[in-house]
Amino acid sequence: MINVIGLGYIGLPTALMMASHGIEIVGTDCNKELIQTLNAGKTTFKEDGLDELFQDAVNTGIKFSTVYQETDTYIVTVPTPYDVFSKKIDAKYVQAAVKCVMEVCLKGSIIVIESTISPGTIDKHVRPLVEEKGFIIGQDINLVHAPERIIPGNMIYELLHNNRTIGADSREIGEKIKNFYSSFCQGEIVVTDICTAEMTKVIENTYRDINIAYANELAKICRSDNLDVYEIIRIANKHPRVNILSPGPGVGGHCISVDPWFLVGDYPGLANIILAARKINDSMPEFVLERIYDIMKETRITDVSRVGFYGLTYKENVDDMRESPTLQMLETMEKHLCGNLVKVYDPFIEIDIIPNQMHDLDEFLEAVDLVVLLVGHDEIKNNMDKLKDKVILDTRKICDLEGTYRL
Ligand code: SAJ
Repeated sequence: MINVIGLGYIGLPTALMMASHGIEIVGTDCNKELIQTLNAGKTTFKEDGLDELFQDAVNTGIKFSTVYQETDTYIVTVPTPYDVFSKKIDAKYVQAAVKCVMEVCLKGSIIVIESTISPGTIDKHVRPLVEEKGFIIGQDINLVHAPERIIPGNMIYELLHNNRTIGADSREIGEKIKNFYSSFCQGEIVVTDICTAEMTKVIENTYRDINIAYANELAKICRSDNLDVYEIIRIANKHPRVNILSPGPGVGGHCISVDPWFLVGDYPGLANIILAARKINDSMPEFVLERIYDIMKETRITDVSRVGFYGLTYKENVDDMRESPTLQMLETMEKHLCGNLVKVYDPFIEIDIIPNQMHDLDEFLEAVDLVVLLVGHDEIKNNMDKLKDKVILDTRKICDLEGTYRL
C-alpha cells in the first residue's frame, strides 16, 4: 500500500491515478475539511477528467484519512513555498511530513518526495532529520525524489503521458519506485541520483520563466516604439530555430513564478539571467496598470469604477488563483486607494474574495466601459461579440475586435 501525503493539486490526481491503476492507496491530509469533502464523494478543485478519475479510484478502493498509515511506501506531495526575504525554499511542510512518516513507517520504507524542492534540499533538510531519529538511510529509510511535471488544465493527460524523472540513492530503490509510476505513466521514466533530479525539475520551470520574460520584455520594447509585438513574434517564429512565447500580464501559478527564486536564493551572483527574468515577469502587472492609465487618458474614461478586470485566475480555464497577475494588480491598486473601485469577474471563482467582484458576465459588462482581458477563459473567447461597444485592453491576444488595445 502507498500512503500519499498531501492531497492538493498534485497529490490528489496522483493518488487517484495510482488507485485507478490497481495500486492500494490511502491519501492522507492534515486538513480535516478536505478529507471530509473527499470522503463525501466530492473533489476539491476543478480539472478536466478529475471527477471521472475520482469515481474510478473510489470504485477500486482508495481511502482518505487525516492519519498517517503504517506501510512501506510514502509519496509526499505537500507545498514547498519560498521565504520571501531570503528567496530560499521553506522546507517546513516536507520536513513535518517526513517526521510524521518516521513515526509510523515500517523498517526499510521508501519516502518519495514529489513536491518541487530546490537543489540540495534532501541533503540539507531531510537527511539530517532521518539521521537525528537514529535511522540509517539505505537500511531503515530510503529517500527518493520524483518531481511532478503536470500542467494545470491538462493534468490527467499529462500524468499519463509525460516523461518523468526519479532520483534515488541506489538503482534498486529507483527501479522499485519506477515500477509504481510505470503502472500508469506511458512516458519515459529516467532514473538518476537525487541531486540531479532536484536540479532538473527546478531548471525546467526556470527555462520557461526566462522564455516568457523574453516575450514580456519584447512587449515593453515594442510598446515604447508603437510596434506590434505579436506581429513581430509571429514573423520571427517562422525562423526554423526561433520559438518565442507569448507576452502576458505576468507569470502566475505556484511553479514557474516560484521555482526560479530557489536558484536565485541558493546561487546569488551566479543566477543572473534567472533573476533578471523573474524581475521582468514580476513587473508585468504594473506594466498593465500603466497601460490602463494611458488608455483611460486617451479614451477619456475618468471613473475607475467603470473599469472591469476579466479574469482572476493565473491562467485560462483553471480555478487556481495562486500568484495571479490580477491579484497582484489589485494589491498595487489598493496601495493607491483605488483597489476596491474596479469591477472584477471570473467565471471560475464563485466565492467572493474581493470587493466589487461580480458573478454574471452580462451584469459585469453592463457595469463597465473599459474591459481589461487578463485571462483567456473559453467563456470570453466564445462571447467576444458582447464586447463590441467597449474599450478593450487585451493582455492575452484573444480579441480581434477593431480598436482593441494590446500590451
Ligand atoms: N504564460 C505567459 N506566456 C506564455 C506562457 C505562459 O505569460 O507564453 C503565463 C501563464 O499565463 C501563467 C504562467 O505563465 O500565468 C505559467 O503558466 P504555464 O501554463 O506555462 O505553467 P503552469 O505554471 O501552469 O505549469 C507549469 C508547467 N511547467 C512548464 O511548462 C515548464 C508544468 O509542466 C509543471 O509541472 C508545473 O508548472 C509545475 O508544477 O512545476
